[in-house]
Amino acid sequence: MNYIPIGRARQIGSMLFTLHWFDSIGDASGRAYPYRMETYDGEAQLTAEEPEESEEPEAGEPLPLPVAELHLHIEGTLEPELIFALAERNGIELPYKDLEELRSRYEFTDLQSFLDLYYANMAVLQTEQDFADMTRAYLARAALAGVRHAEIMLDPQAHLSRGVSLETCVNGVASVLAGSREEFGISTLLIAAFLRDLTEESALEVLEQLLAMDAPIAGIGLDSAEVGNPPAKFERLFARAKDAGLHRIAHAGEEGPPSYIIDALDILEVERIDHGIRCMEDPELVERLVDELMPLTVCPLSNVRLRAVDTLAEHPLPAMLAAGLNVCVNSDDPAYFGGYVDDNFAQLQSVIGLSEFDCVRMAANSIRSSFASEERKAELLAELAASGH
Ligand code: ES4
Ligand code: ZN
Repeated sequence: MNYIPIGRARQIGSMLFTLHWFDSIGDASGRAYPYRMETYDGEAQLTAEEPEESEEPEAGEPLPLPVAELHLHIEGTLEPELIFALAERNGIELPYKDLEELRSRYEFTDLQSFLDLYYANMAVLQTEQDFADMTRAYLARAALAGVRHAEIMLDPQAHLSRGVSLETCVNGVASVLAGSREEFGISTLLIAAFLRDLTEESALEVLEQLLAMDAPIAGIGLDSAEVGNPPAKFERLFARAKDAGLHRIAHAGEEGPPSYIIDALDILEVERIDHGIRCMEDPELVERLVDELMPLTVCPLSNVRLRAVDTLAEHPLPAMLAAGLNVCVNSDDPAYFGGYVDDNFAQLQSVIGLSEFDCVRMAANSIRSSFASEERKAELLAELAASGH
């Protein structure tokens, strides 16, 4: 089995998320960074303490499983420290006096209570550089989590409605994704996700603009408030995306009923279901999903934090695996839900005793269920086989 020093990994993580966010790139310690902040205006400084874990002696720890992350909202990777740093850089006054007060808001009762904070915090994203910095921070952390391929959702409408242009948000994210393989060893694809609580006309208009600007998107997704906004509302949007040769995914069966999963398959012709956990209420649907090898991008920590399940111990993932469903583990909005994909795996193992065998199986599922090229999938499956897990 391969090992990396635990102290080193933690040290890198802490550098990323605390003191050194906006350090200049010329100093000696800069060389140890997994990435560089390309443009630093020299003003924003963070006050967070370096976590105690970095003081730990270096001990061995297995390398994380190489996985594909297929369910990730880039705006959900905005860590509290970065929210404050970007607010300062952009002269935005936050409605929280400090990190502690912001963190105190991370107690959610349902999807909507999370979405309210998620959209509010996006106010700090103003420039292309902001979107680039957020994306680079995610990739740096994801690399430590074992992510080798990521399909990243962006919510363009959430930025357009704040007066931030499509070019600003798309180019900011895409500029970093373009070099992600070289910089972080992570191949990436961008997915434009549409907000289902807005109209289909709005979504169609934005999709046409994305196509007109030749935005580097691999597919479209459907997210935001699920209940009351069924898949049928977006039939024309998904038909247009199919016509344009784009991949299609949709959140379904997170809070919504199993019928939303069926409609996403039949009406939207999606290739993957995001979440899908409520399929377990409909045995006939489970049978269909198994037969079709339909990928379900499950997000265990998200489901607990948004109270879709009461506790991790009661999460349907083991039953989904036992049913033969094509499930994989994802982080959804890791800055909000208590962890990245490695944290999700770690808690599944420690809290519900998920076996190494099942973890490896889900890592393989994630790679096979991705929209990566067959060549890239083969490369990642070989890496998984050689990983010692
Ligand atoms: C989301 Cl967890 C979740 N569900 C639906 N829409 C979302 N957007 C960001 N995170
Ligand atoms: Zn999601």
